[in-house]
Amino acid sequence: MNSAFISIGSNIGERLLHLKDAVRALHSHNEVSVLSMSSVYETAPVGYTDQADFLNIVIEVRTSIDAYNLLTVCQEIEHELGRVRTVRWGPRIVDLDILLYNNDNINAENLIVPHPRMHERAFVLIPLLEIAPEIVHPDTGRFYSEEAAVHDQSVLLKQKVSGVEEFIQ
Ligand code: PH2
Ligand code: MG
Ligand code: MG
Repeated sequence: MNSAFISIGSNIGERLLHLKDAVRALHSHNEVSVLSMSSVYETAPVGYTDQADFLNIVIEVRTSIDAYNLLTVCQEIEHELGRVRTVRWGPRIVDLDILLYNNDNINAENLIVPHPRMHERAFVLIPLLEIAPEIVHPDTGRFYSEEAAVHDQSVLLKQKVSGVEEFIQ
C-alpha cells in the first residue's frame, strides 16, 4: 500500500460542495481510500490574485495505484466535476494536486512530486501540518513546519471537520 497527500481547492460556485464531491469521488474509487482530512480553510488567492478566495483542504489517502495513475484519477475527478482549464493559476471549480507520494521524488513531464510550490504556499502547508505535523521533505529531511512559519498569506479556519465519512455524507 502507498500513502499520498493531496491538496484540494475550489473558488467557483458552491465551493464546499465541490470539495465534498471530490473527496467522495476519491473515497469511492476502488483503489483509493481517504484516511484523514484537514479542516476547511478559506484562503486568499496566491499567484494570480485577481480572483475570488478559495476553500482549501488537504487529505491523506492510501492507495494501491502508482503516482501516475493517481494523477489520472485526480484529473478525471476534476473533469467530472466540470473543471474547464483556462488561465494558469486562475479560478477553478476544483483542483486536485498530489503533494507527496510515499517518500518518492518524481520528475516527469506531467508530474513533479513533492509538489514544486507546496513549501511556499500557506494554503497547502497549514492544512497539511494539521493532519501531519511531523512531515518532512523526502530529500532534505527538512520539516515543512519550518516553511509554514515564514508566510503571511491569509489562511482562515472556516469549518472544523470531525471525519471523512461525516464530511462526505
Ligand atoms: N491554487 C492555485 C493558485 N492559487 N490560491 C489559493 N488560495 N488556493 C489554491 O488552491 C490556489 C491558489 C493553483 O492551483
Ligand atoms: Mg493547483
Ligand atoms: Mg492542479
